[in-house]
Amino acid sequence: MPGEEKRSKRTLMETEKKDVKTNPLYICQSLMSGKEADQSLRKYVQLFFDSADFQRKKLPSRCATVCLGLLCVVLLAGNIGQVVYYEIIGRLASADPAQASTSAALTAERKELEARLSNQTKEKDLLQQSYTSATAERDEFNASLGNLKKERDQLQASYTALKQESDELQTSYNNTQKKLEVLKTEHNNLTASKDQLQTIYSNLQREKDELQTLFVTLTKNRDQLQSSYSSLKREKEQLQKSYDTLRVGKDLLQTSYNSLWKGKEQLQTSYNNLRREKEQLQANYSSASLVRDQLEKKINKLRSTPCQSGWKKFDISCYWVSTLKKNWTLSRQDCKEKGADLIVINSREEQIFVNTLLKLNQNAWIGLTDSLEEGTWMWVDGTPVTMTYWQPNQPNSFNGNQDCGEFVPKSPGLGEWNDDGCFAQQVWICEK
Ligand SMILES: [Ca+2]
Ligand SMILES: [Ca+2]
Ligand SMILES: [Ca+2]
Repeated sequence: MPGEEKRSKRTLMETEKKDVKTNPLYICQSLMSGKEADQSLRKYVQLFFDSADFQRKKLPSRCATVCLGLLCVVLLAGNIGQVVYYEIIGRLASADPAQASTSAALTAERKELEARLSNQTKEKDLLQQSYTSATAERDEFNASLGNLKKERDQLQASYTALKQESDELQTSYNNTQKKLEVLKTEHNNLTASKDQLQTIYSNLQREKDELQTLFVTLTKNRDQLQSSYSSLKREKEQLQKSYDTLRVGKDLLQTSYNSLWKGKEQLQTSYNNLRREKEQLQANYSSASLVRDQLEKKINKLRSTPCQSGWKKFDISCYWVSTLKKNWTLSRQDCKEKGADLIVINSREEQIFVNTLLKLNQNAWIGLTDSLEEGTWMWVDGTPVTMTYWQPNQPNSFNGNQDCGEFVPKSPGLGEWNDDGCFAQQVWICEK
């Protein structure tokens, strides 16, 4: 029997070892084995699993309580059966004396049974007390169990959170591992680059020495250039002043140019107008040339045509000098009756010719008058007077009554003009 107990204990321990690997206590302890594990949390976990052990231990006491209850019921039923049995036997003994000895034996046996019943009743009371105390203990254990269940739930939630954090840390660890590998690769690359850079650095060091030499040379050149720069700066300032002066001049020229441009445009407009006028004049000139040619033909014909008897020829006209004397109006009337009019002097040559027609002091009426507007002298054919041969201080419109022109012959000379009263009686000259 001791061998069987050892085997059963070993079996139980193995079962516990198996359970402990899937047990939350085992998982939490493994999670909390790090340096940063919280000691209080470790205690809570231990307490939780102690309560679980208690649950396992409490199960047999519950079975004992139930067995005691059943035993009390069985004993109570046995007592009731004995009372009923001895009552029936008593009645049977009084009815039959032959059976009195038997009844005495049964009575003794009943007393013995009653003594046993008394003992059983005492045991039952003891068991009843044990049951009451066990019930109280059970209630306390139930209360403790409720608290432990709550703590277990909290620990379960903590465990879930810790598990999640562990997963996240695992993911971070994997990522960090990958980054570490990348960094290692980069480190190798950088090492190779560093070797190359070392070589380049050596080359650069040599170049630097060469450049140092060059720098000394360039420094000398720079000093020379500095002096050149100073002189160029002075020249630049002078040029700047010249530039400013030129700029002012340029602005003035621009203004002049603008005004000249406007003038040019105006001149262009005037030129265009003049061009159109010139073309118009050209056309007029062409038509006038035709007229002139026709008139020249007529003039030549007139020049070759002789005057009638008593008339004198000059150029294209015929002239007649009266022997009588009349006033200006009648003189003109006489000329018109002859198909002519008072003479109109058109040129210096005609002035000279008229001077030859008259004797000295023989003043003669000519076709000149300002009777229409005082001071405005007109020829009788309506043409204005352009070239004049007035005597000195003439015309004077003496007494405000001299509106007709007379020819005063001179020798030598061209002859002169005077204004006289139109009523005066004197010779006249007709022209046709
Ligand atoms: Ca004339
Ligand atoms: Ca007059
Ligand atoms: Ca006069």
